[in-house]
Amino acid sequence: MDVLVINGPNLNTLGTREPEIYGATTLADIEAGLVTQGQSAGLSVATFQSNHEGEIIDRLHAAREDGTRFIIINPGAFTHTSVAIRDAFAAVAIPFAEVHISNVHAREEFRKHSYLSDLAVGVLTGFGPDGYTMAMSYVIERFSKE
Ligand code: CA2
Repeated sequence: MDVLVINGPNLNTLGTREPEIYGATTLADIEAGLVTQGQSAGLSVATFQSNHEGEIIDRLHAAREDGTRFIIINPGAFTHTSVAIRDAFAAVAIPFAEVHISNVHAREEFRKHSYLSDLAVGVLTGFGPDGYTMAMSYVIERFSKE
């Protein structure tokens, strides 16, 4: 698999609650769009969502084995809490983009810190679901140069 898209806790309920913050698009819509976008550029795209920190870590470990070349992740609230997911990214050494639907810097103080951002290639925050599309556009451009 070329690109793995990971979404963390509660993002499975996107489009059903707090539409003023997170919009009306569902995670299934976002995932389907990314698969199509990647495939149109000849890239294979896998998607994964979990509400459980350990499952995300297990999927990162599996990514090292299955040849994943890039990860797009919205870690949800684990962004602000998880040293364990940070350690997993450092261990697998797969380049990744961190995406947030909302602008985490325009919200509560505790959302301003990310355990992942300094390890990421880049961070997209506040562009709504378009942040995922922008990250995939970056990946397509990056791979076209390899
Ligand atoms: O803005 C983002 O994408 C976040 O990663 C979303 C997380 C939040 O903890 C981060 O600070 C920023 C929360 C996801 C909650 O997902 C919901 C889905 C539907 C309705 C309400 C929340």
